[in-house]
Amino acid sequence: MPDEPSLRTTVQHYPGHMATATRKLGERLKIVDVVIEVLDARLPRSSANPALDRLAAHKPRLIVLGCEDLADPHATREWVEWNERNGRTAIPVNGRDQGSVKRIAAALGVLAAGRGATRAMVVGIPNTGKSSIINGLLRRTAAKTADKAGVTRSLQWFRIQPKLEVMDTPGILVPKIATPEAQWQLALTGALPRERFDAEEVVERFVAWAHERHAHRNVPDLEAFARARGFARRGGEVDLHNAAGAFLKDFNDGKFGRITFERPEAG
Ligand SMILES: Nc1nc2c(ncn2[C@@H]2O[C@H](COP(=O)(O)OP(=O)(O)OP(=O)(O)O)[C@@H](O)[C@H]2O)c(=O)[nH]1
Ligand SMILES: [Mg+2]
Repeated sequence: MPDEPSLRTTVQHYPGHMATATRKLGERLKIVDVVIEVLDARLPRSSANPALDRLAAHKPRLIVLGCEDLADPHATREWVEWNERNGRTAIPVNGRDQGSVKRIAAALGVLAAGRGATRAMVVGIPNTGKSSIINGLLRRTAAKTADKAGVTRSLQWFRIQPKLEVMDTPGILVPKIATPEAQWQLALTGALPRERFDAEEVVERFVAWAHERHAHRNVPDLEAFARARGFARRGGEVDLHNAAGAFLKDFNDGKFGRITFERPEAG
């Protein structure tokens, strides 16, 4: 199969402030004991920031597979086992569910054991549920959350337990997204701000992906979705632009099932 082309709309040239943010990450990491990296369980590879491996090489790191409720449970299990084989603890979490978030507190307790006061920093790409997880740990709504990328704008400390403080940080995307697949998948899953991509194009890529796979052939194409959802205009034409927005929302509400785009490599 030929390589998939980049999106026609350029999401890969991400604003310079994201590059600056990655540089600043190194500075911030110096003042914390533990790093909590929140990945998207649907994209555990492309939602990771490779710079962390260099910048936080010597810090204890907890991997959170956020949005696990939207990911394929079988794939999530594979990612947990893969991390384990590579010496890391990965915890699947639904950031909207306090019972689920509690498992992070338990794992943090293990990482922080014997340290006394511990400072942890929550990092990850935009919109993966970092602030939701902090609220879950606090058992109240303290950090602002919303269903769009770029909600948290500044650093903020929260005291979770007498000896545990956690810092919420704005989502950081790598300055250049590695592959065309990762471009549309990060757009679809909500890591990219809506003005950075063409929703119709992203939906088309996803539908083509789904239709190539037996398990996901039930995903409607955009035109069928638009007609079924009443996006027909007078004269029979359909409003694909607004339909694509509704499609993205349905995808992230899990209406097309639990889908994971990436599997760990064997070994
Ligand atoms: N289905 C589902 N939705 C989630 C989960 N975690 C968070 N959300 C929702 O995803 C949206 C983004 O959550 P936030 O907590 O604001 O994400 P964030 O990582 O802090 O985002 P930025 O601050 O923009 O980087 C919100 O609408 C949350 O309710 C999850 O595990 N599953
Ligand atoms: Mg946030």
